[in-house]
Amino acid sequence: MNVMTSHSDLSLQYLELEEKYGAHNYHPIPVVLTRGAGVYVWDVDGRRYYDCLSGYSAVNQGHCHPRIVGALMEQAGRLTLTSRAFHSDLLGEYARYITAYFGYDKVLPMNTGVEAVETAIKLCRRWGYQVKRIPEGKAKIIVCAGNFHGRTTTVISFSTDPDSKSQFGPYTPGFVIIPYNDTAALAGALSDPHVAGFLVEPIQGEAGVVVPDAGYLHEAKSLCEEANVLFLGDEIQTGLGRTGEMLACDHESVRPDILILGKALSGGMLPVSAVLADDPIMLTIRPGEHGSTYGGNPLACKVAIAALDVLKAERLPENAATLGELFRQEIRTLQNPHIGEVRGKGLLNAILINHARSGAAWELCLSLKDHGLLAKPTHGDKIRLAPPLVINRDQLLECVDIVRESLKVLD
Ligand code: IF1
Repeated sequence: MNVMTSHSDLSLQYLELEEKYGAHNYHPIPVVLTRGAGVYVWDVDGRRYYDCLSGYSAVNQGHCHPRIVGALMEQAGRLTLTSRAFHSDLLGEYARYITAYFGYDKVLPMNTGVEAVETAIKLCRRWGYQVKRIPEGKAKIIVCAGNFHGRTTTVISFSTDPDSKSQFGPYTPGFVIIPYNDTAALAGALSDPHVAGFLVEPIQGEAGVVVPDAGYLHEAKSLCEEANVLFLGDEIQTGLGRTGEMLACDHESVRPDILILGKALSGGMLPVSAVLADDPIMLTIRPGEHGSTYGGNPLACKVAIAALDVLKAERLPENAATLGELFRQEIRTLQNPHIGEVRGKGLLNAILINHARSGAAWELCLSLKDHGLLAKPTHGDKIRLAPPLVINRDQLLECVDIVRESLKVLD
């Protein structure tokens, strides 16, 4: 295990450029990457790392998956963007493919995850007015404390994280915040006849991989049905095999009324997101009432078909289930005093750091980097560990070894 502790001059040059000319809206781990393949990424000095963040679950299929790159390259030289002013020979094929894949009547294609969340909010409100007959302008959507659904001004309007929300007002009204994993609170909020939807992450990613009690999602869906309220499942991070099922909602046989996908929908090639729903909801938006320049572009359609194909062809949800179980078991077996808890589902896991020093999680991530594994703390004392779903048993066990070795920095 090669242990590096300083930056090369080459890396420093890149870091300085970013510092001088780039906005300071992130605080990255100090590593400069130049190549990726499968579970590995390489820095500009040729050092190899396990990528245990996977682009925040956007590269579930592994970096630069050959089949997905092939689809990208084939289409890139043929037709990349028509806009929706005209038809293309790929949108219909993609729409049929993805709606059959997840079992919905229709798909509304967008680009980034937050655009899909915004689209789902607009669809839900439109359904509220036109189908549930909520008085115009009165529709409410229930969300959970600790949520992360993206960073547009409407979406941060219902964030409970000051870093995401403060000093970006005035905020968008029409959202009710309840505690996560609390069906009694949901039942109470659902008694308001102006509620149109409940927007929820099946597992809260940014909050530090918060897994709700077994049965929570199923009970929440039942309560929504009884109250004639739509269940909006944000599977942007938990979907596409990450938690050991194709969708995290599948663990409880919950079918969202509006399904929101992103990230790995393109296998990390380019931003591709999607909103899926049945006709009574989807057809409340008519021509000219919503869209985006790149939404449903032929390049995205081709890449997304390949990315979805790979998930099934390589049985990635199953691999995530098996190796995720092994990972949590191996980490617990370390019985390391600095690890308070390991939690997650499939290959979406986080370890909670127990240490007197507030910067311990960051220190550990720097040590992990020096030992050949990339991960980043989320909200202080939690480290998310989420490798690409193509990881194999030997690679996973090597990652556990690196964690064990790196933890010594906290002794
Ligand atoms: C950042 C983490 C954060 C998401 C869920 C919607 C979106 C995301 C469940 C929006 C995006 C990304 C955004 C990125 C860091 C990462 C993230 F949870 F994945 F770690 F922030 F919470 N719903 N999550 O996780 O999708 O518009 O970004 O495509 O903003 O720092 P997007």
